[in-house]
Amino acid sequence: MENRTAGYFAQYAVPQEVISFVDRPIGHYIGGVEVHTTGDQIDVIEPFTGERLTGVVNGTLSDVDLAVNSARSALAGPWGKMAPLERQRLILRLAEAMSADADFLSHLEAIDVGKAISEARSIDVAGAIANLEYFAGWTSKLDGRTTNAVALAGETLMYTVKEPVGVVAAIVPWNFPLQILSWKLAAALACGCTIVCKPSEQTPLSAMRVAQLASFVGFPAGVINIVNGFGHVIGQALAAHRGVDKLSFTGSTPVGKAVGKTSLDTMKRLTLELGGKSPVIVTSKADLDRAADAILAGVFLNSGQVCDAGSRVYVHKSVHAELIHKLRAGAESLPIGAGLDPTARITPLVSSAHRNKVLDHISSAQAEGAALVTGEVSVPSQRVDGILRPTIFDNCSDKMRIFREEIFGPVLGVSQFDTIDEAVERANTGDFGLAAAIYSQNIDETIQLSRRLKAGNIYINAHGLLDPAMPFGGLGESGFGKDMGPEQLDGFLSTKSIYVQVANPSATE
Ligand code: TXE
Repeated sequence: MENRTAGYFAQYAVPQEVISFVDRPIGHYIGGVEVHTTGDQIDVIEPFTGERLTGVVNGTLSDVDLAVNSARSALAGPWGKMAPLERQRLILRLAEAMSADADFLSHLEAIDVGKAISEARSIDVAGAIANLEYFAGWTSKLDGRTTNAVALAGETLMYTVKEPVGVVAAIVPWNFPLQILSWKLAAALACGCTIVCKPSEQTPLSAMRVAQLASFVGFPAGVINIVNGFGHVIGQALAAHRGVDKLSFTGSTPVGKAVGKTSLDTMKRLTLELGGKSPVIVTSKADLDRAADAILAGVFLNSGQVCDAGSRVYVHKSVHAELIHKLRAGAESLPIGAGLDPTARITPLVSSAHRNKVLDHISSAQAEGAALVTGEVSVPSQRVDGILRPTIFDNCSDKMRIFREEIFGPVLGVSQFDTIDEAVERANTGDFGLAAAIYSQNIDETIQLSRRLKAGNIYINAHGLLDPAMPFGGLGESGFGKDMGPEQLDGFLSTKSIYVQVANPSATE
């Protein structure tokens, strides 16, 4: 471990067991053990110090074969034969182990992603545990149905059974490595599938820890496998692999389209949770204090690296000035610091390359004539390592890049509207459809707006709420299929229809 990183960890008393877990070459997790198939490593960078944190194995196609074969064997082994209630208990044991390990997991997310450790604890780790607990319950409730024939003559018994689709490949991004892994893992396990996960090469740590905990609590070897390496190698190989039955991908729209096309060659089941450019409508009837707080939480969570971030605000002209005032005050009061700083809310972005991409969006907003309210460019002297200050632009137009493209950083754009119809039309422009938020104290107005907006997730007087019981997923360029909620289960199950022709009793007498 390099000097600044060691000093940074000492300053925040990172537990020695976390340092020991990280400060070594990270391998794959296949067949219930960590394996190192090659000494070739990809550098993993600590976002606050910008130094090399560790190295993760640069996996190859034969590693993918190994992991998929391991997952296939596990399907045919004790896991495939396990009674649902036993499976349910095992998933709950993993959730309990993660609860006991919450401090460890929170530290991993804070140093791998650079995110605020308080958010890692209360959102990433707590959310992942809740997903496992929720889906554990479904394990014992995956019933088929019986039905009566409506066209067939004679007597026919007709029923369906639900079976696991088989081996699930999960491709996971770097912004919420643990939580998004849990979205795929919990449903896959509940449905009796086995899983091969490819974490982002930038953030492999928490997935490796979860796989290790699963072995500790008694998951049979091969049920949970992690293959590390680059997306275009490992992710692509999983999408193409004949031994994978379902692909669940979260990441950018272009990569999602590419893996989707590849998956179809082998007729995989497919879920794509992609990017967004979520609109926010603030009407003249909004509670502006409440709206400002929720808008800031919705766009600056995880320093803006959130797929459903509400990054373009349409505010009624009568309340525009007051909202801008509140947004500015709120943004400027957000505590800035390192990921391990327990008081920080705005922390370093995941990498310098990503930070430069976000800075490019900020420059383009200025060049296109947006008015800077507060943020990075106005107070450069206050800049801390790797961190971009919460940035707000006013007077944005729908043609500007800041209003069209996913920025994935702490940048908010604001524009005024005259009529609700105009707000709806402008909010519905663009090809994404992940989320939208509405702020109004008038219940009729909120319900009407919720039906008119083109998005898979609608938040009213809030932003970014997530609950395992609710499906999450988008429309259009934001992808298809759902993570979480009972709706997710169908993506991991095959329905088999069984017909039993009942002979006429007189014919058998
Ligand atoms: O995503 P990628 P990145 C958006 C966000 C961000 C941009 C790029 O705008 O700035 O995407 O982020 C794997 N075949 N979101 O580069 O590349 C990769 O290794 C198969 C939105 O991280 O899509 C990682 O595990 N897999 C998003 C995963 O795909 C490939 C969250 C996502 O990487 C691959 C993250 C390939 N050819 C970024 N190339 C959200 N909706 O939450 C890469 N991967």
